Amino acid sequence: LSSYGRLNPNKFPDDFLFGIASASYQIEGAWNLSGKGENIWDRYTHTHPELILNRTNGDIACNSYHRYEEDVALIKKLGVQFYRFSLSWTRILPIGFSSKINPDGIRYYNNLINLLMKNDIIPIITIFHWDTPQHLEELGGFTNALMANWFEDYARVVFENFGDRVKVWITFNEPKEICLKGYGGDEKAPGYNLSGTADYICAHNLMKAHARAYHLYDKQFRSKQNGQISIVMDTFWMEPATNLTWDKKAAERRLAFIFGWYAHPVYSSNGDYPDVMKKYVARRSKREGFKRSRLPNFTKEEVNYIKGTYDFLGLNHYSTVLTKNVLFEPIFGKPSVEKDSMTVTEYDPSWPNSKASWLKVVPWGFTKLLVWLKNAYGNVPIYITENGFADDGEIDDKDRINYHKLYLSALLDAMHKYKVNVKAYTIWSFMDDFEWRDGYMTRFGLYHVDFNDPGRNRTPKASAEYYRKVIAARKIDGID
Ligand code: GBH
Repeated sequence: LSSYGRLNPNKFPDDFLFGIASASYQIEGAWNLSGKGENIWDRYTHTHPELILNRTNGDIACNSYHRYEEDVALIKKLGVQFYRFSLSWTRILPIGFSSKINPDGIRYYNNLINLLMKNDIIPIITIFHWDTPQHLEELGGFTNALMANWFEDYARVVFENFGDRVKVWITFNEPKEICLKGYGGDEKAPGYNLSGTADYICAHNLMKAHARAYHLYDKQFRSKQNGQISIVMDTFWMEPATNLTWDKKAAERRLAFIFGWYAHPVYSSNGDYPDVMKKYVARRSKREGFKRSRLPNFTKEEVNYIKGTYDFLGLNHYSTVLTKNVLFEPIFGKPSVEKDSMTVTEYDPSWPNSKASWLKVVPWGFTKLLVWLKNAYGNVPIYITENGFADDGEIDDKDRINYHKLYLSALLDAMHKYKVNVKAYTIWSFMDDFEWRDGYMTRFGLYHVDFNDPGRNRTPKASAEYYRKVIAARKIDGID
């Protein structure tokens, strides 16, 4: 704390919303019960257990499918205004297509939504948080342009069934993670591991799918349902590693590659991918002998169709990296987005660590990112849809409290000193959960979950009480 100085003493405005988040595969369990179909995370964890720490999976997870009533009571105790959770596509549509709707899936989410509303907790729904139907993946998943049709059909089922009560929709959680790690790499399902091609193709189709769902809502549901719909993107803040101009440019360029890749087509006034990205991918593709750029082209119609498909900017932010310029690289091995960007990253060894190697505590990076967003995309309302800290799951989680204290202070700085239009803040996560490749070893929850207990007993951590106090006081200064 001392190196950071004083906490921002300001209050969060009266209409500012606080919440918590989760995702279906990470908490629900009941992977093959009540008519749910198989998704790519079921397949990935079952066929490649060696890829997951301790060979665990989400078969049971927190068992929220059976324990949602208790969960809502725990959420209520925090005093949050909203709960952000995701729908399991194959719980609703077992093979992904809207040809067959699973009534138990609809019933489960109806019960959850109704119970939240009864408790004055606003449901914020992520339509897709990484669990693609296995059937659709076998048809190519996000490498198949028809995914836009299938996603639109799924979105229609969801709006028709839940849109009378759900007023905030998120089409996709973190397209970058899906495409870069699931298609470019193999760190996430489906694990194509075709960097520099499949990742760009995935993003291209995914952004079209997002726009289709947005326009569907806009044209056919908005007038009677009166909700909002957008997308959630994640990024580190990219701090130049030195004061040299080329490192400063490299940091900007990396932000264009990692964040602008998705954000520019939606939020910028011209739409389309960032120019610097088009230029760099085309140039390197040519050097590699490709006939055309590995970055696909949007037609003019597509640019206009995707541009402006938002009602807010959903941001997941956890940490910061230092960015360095790469002067020249010979052509070797597989192409990749990182090679295309001609940047590399590193960490400042003085930054405090967490349990996750990628998550360092750098609150000022949060402020800088928010100010950058305001300058890049205007006064768009920003919802912080995730922010959180990883540890071993201790109940007296002082480091988590400290992280949120500092990041909330950095957020207040952005709002009060720099007038960034932030409307909501969300802690990842409601409770400890299945952390993808990290299994159950890395914990983000405000509630501890005992995964050795068949009942998956939940226990509030110190941070749950801290968050409750912050929300009640609507400030962080003087809260301990
Ligand atoms: C969130 O993504 C997810 O939405 C959520 O499901 C997940 O449980 C939560 O994080 C906690 O992990 O520098 O190459 O090591 C966070 C996105 C994940 C983006 C880690 C950066 C680091 C990649 N971040 N990633 S690397």
